[in-house]
Amino acid sequence: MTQPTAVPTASRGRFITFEGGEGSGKSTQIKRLADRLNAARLPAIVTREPGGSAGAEIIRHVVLSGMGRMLGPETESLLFAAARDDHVSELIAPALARGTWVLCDRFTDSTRVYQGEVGKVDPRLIRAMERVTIGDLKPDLTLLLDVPVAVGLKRAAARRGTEAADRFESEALSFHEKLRAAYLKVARDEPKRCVVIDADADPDTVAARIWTALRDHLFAVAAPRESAKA
Ligand code: Z5A
Repeated sequence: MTQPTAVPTASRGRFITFEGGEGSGKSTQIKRLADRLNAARLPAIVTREPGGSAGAEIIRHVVLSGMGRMLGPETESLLFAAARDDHVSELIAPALARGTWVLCDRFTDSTRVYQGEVGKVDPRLIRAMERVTIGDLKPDLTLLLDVPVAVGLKRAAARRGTEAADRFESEALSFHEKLRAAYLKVARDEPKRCVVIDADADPDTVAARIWTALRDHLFAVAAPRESAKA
């Protein structure tokens, strides 16, 4: 595999978040990217939200079981924020500080979209929670994996088989359409940080698109074109 001709020079690791609706392929692609970075001798770890640290995984269980929903959207948002606070301080910030790249499956944009835009939680509360939980720790790059809702839900249902849908999977089609529109709005509002990846393609093609986005946005000097062929 061809390695990038130049990599970021700063010793801090890079922070890349993956966002997108149900079944958009985040987990599949985040693992592939980590493998590729590690093969290029860029140490990278994969983590996820809600979760990623011991305390946050406990909260994950509460929110995905649907128990948080009974408390109302504001309190549910606070649960996501509490999980993020633990995750950032226990795992993300220390890893970045020692030069490890952190690839995170969902982050603050999920709160903005699920709880904010779609759940109608006051944007001032959403921003305040962001300030408290992440401070200046913004992602260097956010990859928004975009697929038509029907495609994502079909993939998720196939993966789930006979298991019951979780708290968010069981929402109506209109909810997922709103999510998609809200994500695309986030990307339009922050074009320097966010790249929309057309994820309605086979996994190899999507991986190549992601690598191109990294090359264009994170590596100081563009890698040769062949390096996109993972
Ligand atoms: N949430 C929130 O409300 N607020 C917040 O602040 C945060 C989260 C942080 C976490 O769910 C839920 O929490 C999430 C938002 C909410 N809601 N939902 N639903 P999760 O962690 O359990 O799951 P997820 O993040 O939603 O992931 P996912 O949609 O279940 O899947 P994915 O990671 O995007 O996709 P995947 O697992 O890689 O792929 C799904 C299936 O499709 C699988 O069988 C693959 O083999 C297949 N696949 C993948 N790529 C392809 C391609 N390219 N072609 C064909 N098939 C593919």
